[in-house]
Amino acid sequence: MAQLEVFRGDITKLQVDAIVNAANTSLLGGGGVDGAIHRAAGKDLLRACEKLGGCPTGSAKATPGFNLPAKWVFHAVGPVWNGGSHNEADLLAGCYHGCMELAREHKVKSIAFPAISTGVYHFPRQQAAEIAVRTVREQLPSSGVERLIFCCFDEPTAQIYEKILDRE
Ligand code: AR6
Repeated sequence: MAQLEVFRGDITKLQVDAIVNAANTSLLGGGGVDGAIHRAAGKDLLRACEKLGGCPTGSAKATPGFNLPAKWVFHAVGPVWNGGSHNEADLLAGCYHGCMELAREHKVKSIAFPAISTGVYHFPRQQAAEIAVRTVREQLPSSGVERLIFCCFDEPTAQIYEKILDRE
């Protein structure tokens, strides 16, 4: 069975096959984890993203990692939280689902996810973590992934994930 881990820190430093970006529909960069990934990967990442022609909310597209330690970046577009009755949960699950499909396609054995949508997009952290864990667990057996890291930038988010993983 694949290992699910919680790591607290900067996703751009992780030596894994793929890191996931919390992007926007343009895929042309932004703040938060998106800004950090673009800075660390270098200008070639923006050039690669420009060729993708954007990405719909609730799905993900892949580029190389360029100067990152990770070989791949999976750019996932999470929903903006708008009260919860605008399909936010399904769209967020779609991000994790799409990244697990990309993992299978690119034969990724290790992957790290940030807490998609829980920053400037304001998705409630607890609910987002429950969706993340549930969705990746469903996809793990068919994905080929052996090591999956929930990379949390702050301690409260890390504690939420640790509690969920301890519980199950
Ligand atoms: N490593 C890991 N996690 C990080 C890092 C990092 N270096 N930096 C921030 N986080 P956010 P969103 C955490 O706002 O809510 C961008 O402008 C952060 O603490 O980056 O999906 C995009 O271009 C939070 O827990 O993403 C979009 O326009 C989590 O990453 C928009 O923000 C997500 O926060 C996407 O918003």
